[in-house]
Amino acid sequence: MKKSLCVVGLGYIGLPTSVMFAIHGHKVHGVDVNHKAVEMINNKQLHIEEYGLQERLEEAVDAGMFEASLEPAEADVFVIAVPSPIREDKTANLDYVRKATEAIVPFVKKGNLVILESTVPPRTVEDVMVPVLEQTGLDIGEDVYVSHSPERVIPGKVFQELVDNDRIVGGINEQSSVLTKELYESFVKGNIHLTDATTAEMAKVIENTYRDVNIAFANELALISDKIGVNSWEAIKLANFHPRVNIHTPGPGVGGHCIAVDPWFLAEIEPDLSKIIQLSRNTNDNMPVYTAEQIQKLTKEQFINDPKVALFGLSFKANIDDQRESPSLKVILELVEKGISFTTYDPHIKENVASNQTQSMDEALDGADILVILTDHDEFKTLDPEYIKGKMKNRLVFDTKNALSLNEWKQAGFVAKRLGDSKNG
Ligand code: SAJ
Repeated sequence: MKKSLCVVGLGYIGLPTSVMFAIHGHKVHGVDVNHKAVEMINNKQLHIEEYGLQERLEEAVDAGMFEASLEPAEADVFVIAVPSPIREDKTANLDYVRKATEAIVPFVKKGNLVILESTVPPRTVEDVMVPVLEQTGLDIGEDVYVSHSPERVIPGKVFQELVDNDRIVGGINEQSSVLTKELYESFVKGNIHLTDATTAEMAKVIENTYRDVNIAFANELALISDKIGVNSWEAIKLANFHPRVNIHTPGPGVGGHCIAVDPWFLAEIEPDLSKIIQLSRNTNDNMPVYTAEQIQKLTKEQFINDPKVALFGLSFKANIDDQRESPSLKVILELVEKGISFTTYDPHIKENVASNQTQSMDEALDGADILVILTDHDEFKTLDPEYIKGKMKNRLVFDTKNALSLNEWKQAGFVAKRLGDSKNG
């Protein structure tokens, strides 16, 4: 049955989710606190980059099925997709979830369903959201249904994964789960698994923590490989041919608003029982420091005094424009601390937001001693070393993401190095 929806939070998850509901026949009222984003969305313009979003936004707005606003409105279903970051001290900041829930309280009526999509520490729905919703004066569970259905989509492939991924739905009671499942069935082709709210919260946090711990293991293997003359990328690839091994890849660190954040939710709840989780977080957080140290070491080995570094890639991963928690920004801070000069360039980030950023690749390379690849954007994989060597002062390249074919660069006269690979040089 077609519903009216009020979606709170029109960011990387809320906006694609809103347009999906809208183009599948539901009337969606989207809400965001960002004036500019609301205005842009209503003008069918994007404030975020996501493959396939532009045409779907146009379709939804043109059909009169989606509008954005600064204020919530009455609806059958409320979906909350707001940030759930951590504070300086690594504790969960649930202010946005709390405020979004408070904002819908005046509009919630008997029979409504409230769904939280944001990733949160286990028990947030029961302990934080339900008490706020009780301010409606309605019986939560009887009159108003509540569930957690965590988003699980990966930036860059959101529309594919919104449809194909399995979905977890955890209601505060069975009726909440059933109603939530029925709603997502309008576009989800994957299986929809029903559970309770707290288990759904735990499952989502586990998924991202698993990935963080696995990446930390890969990064540890990279550090070991750097010491002992091994190419960790090759060794990991070979190990992964084993049917029960699936090691992730090393890199300059773990960014984004999820994997670098969510493991802390478990660490906060049970600090003494989450030793591997905390160690992994710290291992991954140290990778930008290691990357900056390697840049310094490589330039010293080439007897380059006062090096100038061209840093390519500012977003936290390939082919997106999202810089949240990006390791690149931490590498920049390390270089600043070391007094090493640098330029930054990212074809996906159209506004100059990082230190010494330029929109021109040539300008970024002008007079550079070392090119450092920090994000494996497709544009970087096809860089032409013959062209680049004419722009730089010295021919030194350091690839932290295994994006380049080092042989090609060596043939062009570069000293070419890779993070976690002391076999090649
Ligand atoms: N990274 C590595 N090595 C790897 C994989 C990733 O260093 O082998 C780094 C990336 O470069 C990036 C960071 O980790 O800096 C995170 O990237 P990601 O692609 O692993 O994940 P996200 O943050 O874009 O999306 C994750 C996904 N979770 C899982 O795959 C378990 C996604 O499905 C979630 O919806 C999303 O978090 C979220 O919003 O929670």
